[in-house]
Amino acid sequence: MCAGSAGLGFSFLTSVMVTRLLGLFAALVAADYLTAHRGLSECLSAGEDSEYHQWYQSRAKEEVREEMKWVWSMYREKAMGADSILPEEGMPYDDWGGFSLFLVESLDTLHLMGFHDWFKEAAKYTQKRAYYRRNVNVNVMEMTIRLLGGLVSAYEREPNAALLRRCVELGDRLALAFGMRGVLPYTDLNFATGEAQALRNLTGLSEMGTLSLEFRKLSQLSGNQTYAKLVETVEHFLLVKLYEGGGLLKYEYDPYENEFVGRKCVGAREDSYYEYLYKVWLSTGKEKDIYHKMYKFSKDAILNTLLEVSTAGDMYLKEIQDNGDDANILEHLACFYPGLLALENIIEGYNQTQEKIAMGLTRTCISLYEKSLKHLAPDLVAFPNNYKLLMPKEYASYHLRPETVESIFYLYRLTKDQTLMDSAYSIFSALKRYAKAEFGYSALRNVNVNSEDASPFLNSQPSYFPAETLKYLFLTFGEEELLRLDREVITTEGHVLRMERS
Ligand code: DMJ
Repeated sequence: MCAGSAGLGFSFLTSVMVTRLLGLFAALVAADYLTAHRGLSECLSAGEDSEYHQWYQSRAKEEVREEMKWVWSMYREKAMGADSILPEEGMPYDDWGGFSLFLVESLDTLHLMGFHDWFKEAAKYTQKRAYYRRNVNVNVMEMTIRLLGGLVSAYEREPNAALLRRCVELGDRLALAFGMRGVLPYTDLNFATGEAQALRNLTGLSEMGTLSLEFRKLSQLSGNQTYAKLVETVEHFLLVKLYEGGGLLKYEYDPYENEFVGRKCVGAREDSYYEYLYKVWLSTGKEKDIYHKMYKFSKDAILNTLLEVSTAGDMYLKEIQDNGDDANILEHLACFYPGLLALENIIEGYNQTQEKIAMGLTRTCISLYEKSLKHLAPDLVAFPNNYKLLMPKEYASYHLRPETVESIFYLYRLTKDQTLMDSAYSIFSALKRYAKAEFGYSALRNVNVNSEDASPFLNSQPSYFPAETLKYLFLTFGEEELLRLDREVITTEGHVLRMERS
């Protein structure tokens, strides 16, 4: 039961708060933290006292910061400079070509959270060796959003000439990938030889359309317009295709047939293209009107074609198969989309219908967490015959993904709905409880087996965990001044970049 009311005096409120906080503390250490948290949520949504919310948020923010501190300390001690740390063994692991991926992806999160000495040390580390002439094949989009995005955002936080040289060196290698059909980027590139190819002779829409923010930023920082021109040509090509395709494209491009093939969705291999349409417009000072128009065009197509409400009442974004049939599934990856709708509302003003859709979609994504045994989301769920949410066994793994907390972050900024804050805290608590291995956080084999499972971990801590998942949690609980959405734009990989005319 929630005691107190908005009209009560400060001292009474304070004593209620203290009593409640002590109760909360006891509840949190008790086994069923989630149930305890529900009680807290009821009190919070009664809107009794903003002091309580503030305290609650700043404590949660500090807890997330502590987890980043632990994650970074483990990596720094056991695997400094490697692409990853194996979270079960504490061993370094170069699974991305040996480009210090985890280090680069952590840079702006370290800075944002106030770990400035670690930021400086890590930024210096990126200058140690010439990473980019290694004889390895890399995925061009992943290297762009993770490595180039991480480096340019770090440079904006603390500019120095050596770091900029590193950004340019990387940009020059990545630029070698352009040339498929004269203008498009190949998906894969060998950094040493410069040989580029499209694996399976197909390229994902997001692999072509998610290079823009990073390449444009590199041009802005270096003064060399080459990088921006490369992506602009690709953007123009895609805008025409998008127009011809009615605002929603199939997810893979066949350069030989010059056509898009496969399913339509906002999940894997499509997702971030639609996101970058909006964010390019935003980050370039809202002047490129065509990007804005085409983002809206694509949004209408996505909502008209993919938006679904199951008969049990769950709102989600389904997929359309190549043959035109519905696939009533929801990928966790697609959970970023309501956040994008919320961002649009933040930037452009109140749109009640859009807010309702964003909230409905986010609630379903949150329910993926709530309904699993470990309170962490499987990678994909199904709604057979568009009825009840089902969690197929073969997709029950959890990969420390950020998309749901990303949407919670934007939606909370938009609505200040405290239940979103509760959901973020529940997800964070479940992460600590189930996904924390000895030397780092780990992806999980199956979210629907209990904690006595002998080998719950997949022994992998993806670099987007510090770049996105922890960052979005921190920002959700943090003050708005930490990141101004009217001045900064967050890339698809969670890296924070300044808008051009901010
Ligand atoms: C991240 O690497 C990026 O968010 C990307 O755009 C797609 N999703 C993964 C994490 O799930």
